[in-house]
Amino acid sequence: MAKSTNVESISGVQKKKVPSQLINNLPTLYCYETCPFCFKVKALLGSRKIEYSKVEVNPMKHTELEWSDWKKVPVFVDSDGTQVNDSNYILHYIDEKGDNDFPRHGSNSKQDEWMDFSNSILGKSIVAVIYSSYFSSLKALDYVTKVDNFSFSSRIINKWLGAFIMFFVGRSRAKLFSMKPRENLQFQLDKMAQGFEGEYFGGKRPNGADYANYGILRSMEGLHGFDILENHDLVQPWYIRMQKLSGI
Ligand SMILES: N[C@@H](CCC(=O)N[C@@H](CS)C(=O)NCC(=O)O)C(=O)O
Repeated sequence: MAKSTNVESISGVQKKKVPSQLINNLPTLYCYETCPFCFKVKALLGSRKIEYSKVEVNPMKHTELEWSDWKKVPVFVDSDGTQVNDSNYILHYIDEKGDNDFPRHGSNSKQDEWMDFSNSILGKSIVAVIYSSYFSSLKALDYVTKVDNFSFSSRIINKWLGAFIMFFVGRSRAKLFSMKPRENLQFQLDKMAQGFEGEYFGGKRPNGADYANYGILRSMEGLHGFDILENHDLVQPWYIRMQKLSGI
């Protein structure tokens, strides 16, 4: 995937190798448990049966990513120490090195557009729904109280302050769309379903667009607004197919 020169200049494969950041000598994913972009990568690793280690990054302090210039998750470190930043770049990297099953970026405009849709529209649409009230935000942030590598104070701060911050993030995302959050998500799922070419975006087999959008939606499971997906005639069966394939 081509690198752009501005803000995203460190997306993609990095020149400097970082083998010391591998855990148990396995490909290592730096992530937040509930991050939608991280679920994209987990889904692909799962469906390709790639064994990997996971590092849970503290969303307030980012201590676990001190070694990296890129502070967002996911960050993927391959078994030879290659660092790859940014979810869609990571999907392409893993596929190209393995089954080489997706069209490469730039060679299939439909796949590229739907992969972009996962970040620019779907990711923002789910955030607007999940964090639409302080109560639903607290529910979404509850996972941090169960993360072993966080201190007791971090767990409390991450949950209560994190929910407060995410409630405002949710409101700002909601302002990007003219419809109310739930209506908008329904609308975006209807639109997304028009991209299916039969069973998947990729036709008979999933491509990058399937993993990108599945990952985003997978992060909503059990949270406020997931019922919209569960009741969608076309998206729900596709979701179940993706879930079976990826095992997550
Ligand atoms: N374009 C990036 C976006 C990643 C992203 O925004 N991740 C969020 C977590 S869901 C993040 O790390 N935000 C910065 C922060 O939490 O400090 C990707 O697709 O990987």
